Amino acid sequence: MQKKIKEIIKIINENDNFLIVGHVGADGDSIGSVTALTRLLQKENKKARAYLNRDTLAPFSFLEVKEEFFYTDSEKLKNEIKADDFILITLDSGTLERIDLDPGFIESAQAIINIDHHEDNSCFGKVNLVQPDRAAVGEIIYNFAVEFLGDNIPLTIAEPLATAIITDTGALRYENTSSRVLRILADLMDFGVNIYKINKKIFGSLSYKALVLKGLALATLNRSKDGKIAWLYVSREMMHEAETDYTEGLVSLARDIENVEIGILFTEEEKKEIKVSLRSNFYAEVNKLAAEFDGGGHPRAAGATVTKTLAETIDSVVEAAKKYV
Ligand SMILES: [Mn+2]
Repeated sequence: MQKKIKEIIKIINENDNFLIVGHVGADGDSIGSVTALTRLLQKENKKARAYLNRDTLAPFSFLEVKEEFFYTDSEKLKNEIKADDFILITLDSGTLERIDLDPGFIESAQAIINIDHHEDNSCFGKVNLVQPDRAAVGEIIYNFAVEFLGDNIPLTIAEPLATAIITDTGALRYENTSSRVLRILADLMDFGVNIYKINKKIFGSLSYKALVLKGLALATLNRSKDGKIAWLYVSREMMHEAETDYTEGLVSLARDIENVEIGILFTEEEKKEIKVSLRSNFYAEVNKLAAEFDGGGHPRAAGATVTKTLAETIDSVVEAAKKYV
């Protein structure tokens, strides 16, 4: 693995133009690691651009991603990058389809460097640094920051890295919280990161509308006969009523019920396009369950998109989930 890190550092040193992107429906790990790596490459005097989707950026506004080369308009990005040969660095995306750019544009890249921590990553890059034992991609990018900057990591890079790690460890509550993660966070705090502030922003505040939607979703809570699978859903209608589509954290409500092993959230993105979010507690490998529906992820957190109605999707996913508990 060390060899691949060296290979990537060599590519970074020998090239000038980079585009860094995360996955669709970006979370704190995606946004945090994209932000940190882009700023790191710029600090190394590279022309590094990032694409961040406006739709998912709002909760992370404290990272103050307002610099010139952070694009939220993909058309503008395409127009400005067209003439250049650029290397695409994808972060936290298990497959080509998960990358938050359109396929034609992805293909126009000179090469793809794929940095990820999903066990089922399809290794679509020219170089693939896939480390499933890392809690977050932010943890992997931290190593690059140390390689380039030693113990001189500025807060503008340290804070998004901490955001990535805190997001993907559920504020240090998930099974992936290793001693290494705690050491990295301790180092990041020494670089000036305020962990309390990040926790509060990500997990400790909710908009009024999001809380209304949470109430509507909770009213749909259901569970299997043996009590090991619990699920809830959010329909289009509920999103209209609450005036928000913010569903972050809802799936944990199902997973955190006593004796539940698998928690599921069904989100009706379109009439026949249901996003299925899967979480487990101790043993159920929900990435395998997700794979049955052409999805993927981690053993304790995975997802898929099913092109059936909400009711049909609930029936088939819950039925399939029974094999895993
Ligand atoms: Mn991640």
